[in-house]
Amino acid sequence: MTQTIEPTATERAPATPQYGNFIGGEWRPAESGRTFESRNPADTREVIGTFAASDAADVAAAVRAAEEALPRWRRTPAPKRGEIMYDFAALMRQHKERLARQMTREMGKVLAEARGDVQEGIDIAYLMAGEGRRLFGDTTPSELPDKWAMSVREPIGVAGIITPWNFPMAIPCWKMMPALISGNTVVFKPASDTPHCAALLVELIAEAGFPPGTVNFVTGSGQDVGMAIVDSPDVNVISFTGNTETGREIAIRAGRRLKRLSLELGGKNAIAVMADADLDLAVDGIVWSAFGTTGQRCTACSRVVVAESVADELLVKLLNRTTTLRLGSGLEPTTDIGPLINSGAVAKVREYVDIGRDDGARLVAGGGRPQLPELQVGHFYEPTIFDGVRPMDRLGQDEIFGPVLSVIRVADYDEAAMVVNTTRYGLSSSIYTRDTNTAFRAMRDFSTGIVYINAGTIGAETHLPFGGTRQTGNGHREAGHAALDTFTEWKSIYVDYSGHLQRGQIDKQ
Ligand code: UN1
Repeated sequence: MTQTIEPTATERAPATPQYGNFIGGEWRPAESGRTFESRNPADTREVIGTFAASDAADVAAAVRAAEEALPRWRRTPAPKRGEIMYDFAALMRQHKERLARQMTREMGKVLAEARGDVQEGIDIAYLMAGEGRRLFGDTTPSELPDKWAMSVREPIGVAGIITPWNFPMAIPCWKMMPALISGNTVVFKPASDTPHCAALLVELIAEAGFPPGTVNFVTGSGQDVGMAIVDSPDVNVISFTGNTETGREIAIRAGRRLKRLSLELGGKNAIAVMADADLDLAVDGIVWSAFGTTGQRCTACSRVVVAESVADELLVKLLNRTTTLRLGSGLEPTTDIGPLINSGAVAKVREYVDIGRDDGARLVAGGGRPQLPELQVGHFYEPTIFDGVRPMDRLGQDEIFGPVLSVIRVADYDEAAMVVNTTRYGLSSSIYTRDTNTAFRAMRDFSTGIVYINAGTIGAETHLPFGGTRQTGNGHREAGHAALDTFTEWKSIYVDYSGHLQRGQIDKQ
């Protein structure tokens, strides 16, 4: 007779994953032994996993491993580096659903968007794998006879990659893939809110066959880990996406060492709606851009700049749509809007709602936390709209990074263009108009890194440059072949095969 033994409660409970750092091809705990937890923002009772709370000692070990791996990796032919990257992209495809579900659990975005995030990682991995067979430089005539002139891209060295939680798989791939294809090795520090997403990526990186030490992964706080990477004299290039204040601090520290630095910072993106626009189409774009990812995109629309003559009609349509949006766990197929990332984000949104009220803007939707009992366990906030915001109000100027939309009324196109451009950020902008001439004027006049015509402000594709003007960054671009500029040095090479001295500038005919 067989006896069935019931598992105990501890045996039944799924084990909480525990991850250390990944240094020189091995997983290991922080040298201090300290750990931290990541929790589900839709239900903060759920622990996603525990992770290494690292510090400068762990960063030093990771940098050493990256330095040791560098000579071999930079001499690996770029097409071969690309082949490993193709394998990584294929693994991401194979694991797409699992990665997406884990992303939703850890940072809250709805599943369809999490799939898009993973897809964006896959797209850049394939694009950059292809760069392994391009990495074009110039071959060009010399000004002198019997002389050859060309330029080639070379890796910079060890790349410090510091990434945010809002695109926890796409953005690490945006940064690591161009760094790696160019022959750099990497020290990767993910946001403290999404270490699990990052660890899952690193597992696939290892499985794809990137040699040990090529990608090193260190989790922990921005102060203890991020700044140690920035300050390390042996990290030669830093790529950071995050908030403007941290970016400024990184720029100061990296500047002291004259380090290459690429910054992707804030946005205060506007959608302009002209009097001749298709208003239903505009509402689709506004709702998706303002409330998708709970407004937590650098590219999110936080301002609607609308011609006064259609403002009331647009607002009615906008409110009708906004009130149908359902909040909840992003894993539920019925959910339109997931939670904010953490309690700090909720506090910030609350603060800005108060500021909006105090500044005399008219709250027309949302403005509080939802009442439903099942939403009390997560960081939920209602989609919120203010009307009558003035361009220079704080609601019209500051990046809130939440589901708060400001409606600014203007007289005509010229005023709209001025308002769209009057912020310290310049990432994305959009115009809805049926007039081709107005559309082309906007393409010329809107001073942002990305401009959309008859589409919202989000949804950039990975083969075009991504980044912005003014304080959105420091002039670099991610994605597209422009991303290679961050991670490579140019070397110009001259070969004189004349057999005698030819003096540049002097001996030319
Ligand atoms: C970000 O919010 O930092 O264009 C990135 C978009 C996405 C990328 C957003 N493809 O909205």
